[in-house]
Amino acid sequence: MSRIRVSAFRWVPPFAQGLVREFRVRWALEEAGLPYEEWLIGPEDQQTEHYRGFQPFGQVPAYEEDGLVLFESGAIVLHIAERSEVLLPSEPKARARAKTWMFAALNTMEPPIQNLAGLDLFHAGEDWVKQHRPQVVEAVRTRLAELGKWMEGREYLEERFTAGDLLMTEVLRILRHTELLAEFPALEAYVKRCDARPAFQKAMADHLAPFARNAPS
Ligand SMILES: N[C@@H](CCC(=O)N[C@@H](CS)C(=O)NCC(=O)O)C(=O)O
Repeated sequence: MSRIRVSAFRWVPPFAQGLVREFRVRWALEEAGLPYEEWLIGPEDQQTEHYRGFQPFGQVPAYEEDGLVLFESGAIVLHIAERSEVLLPSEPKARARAKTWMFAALNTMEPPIQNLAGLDLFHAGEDWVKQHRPQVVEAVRTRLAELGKWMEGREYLEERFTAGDLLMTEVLRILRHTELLAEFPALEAYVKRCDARPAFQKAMADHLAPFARNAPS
């Protein structure tokens, strides 16, 4: 059995708890049934040459498996999914469709959603944000409406849960500080459906545990 190690923050403020990108990797590993060790880091580690050898941008997550080092949550989830029928169907067309949705989550949905989260979580109340935010909200709403239309009458993006759904619902959860998802009941139900998976619940508990242990006093 390979030895897998995933970097995660020792502690982040409550607004970021549940949203750090290593959570996607934990969830994928749980779905795939692959055991792993967490590698807890802090801001001081992000700048070191050692950590940058694993993650050139100093971010979380970094992933190590028997001498293979990977970074970028999407690439790591894909690497894990390649070995798991739960995450990627072996039938070639279904497999390609699932990968298409993985890219759609990260490349079409996440940029506008992260843009909004960046404004709200890091720059709330600043003058330039007040002017710019309505446009950003509209960009998110447009994508949500399009995805919501696709999800009408569907439980998952394709016939069944795949790594595409894992990444898509992960990205949609970034909007938890807004009411936007509630405007699209099909999407809200879809996120709830995926969050109810035992692998999600286990990964979330493991993601949150270090924050409780290392909360500043
Ligand atoms: N595209 C990267 C983004 C990783 C990322 O943004 N990580 C955040 C935590 S969610 C981080 O480490 N932020 C600290 C920093 O950028 O210094 C991925 O998906 O892995």
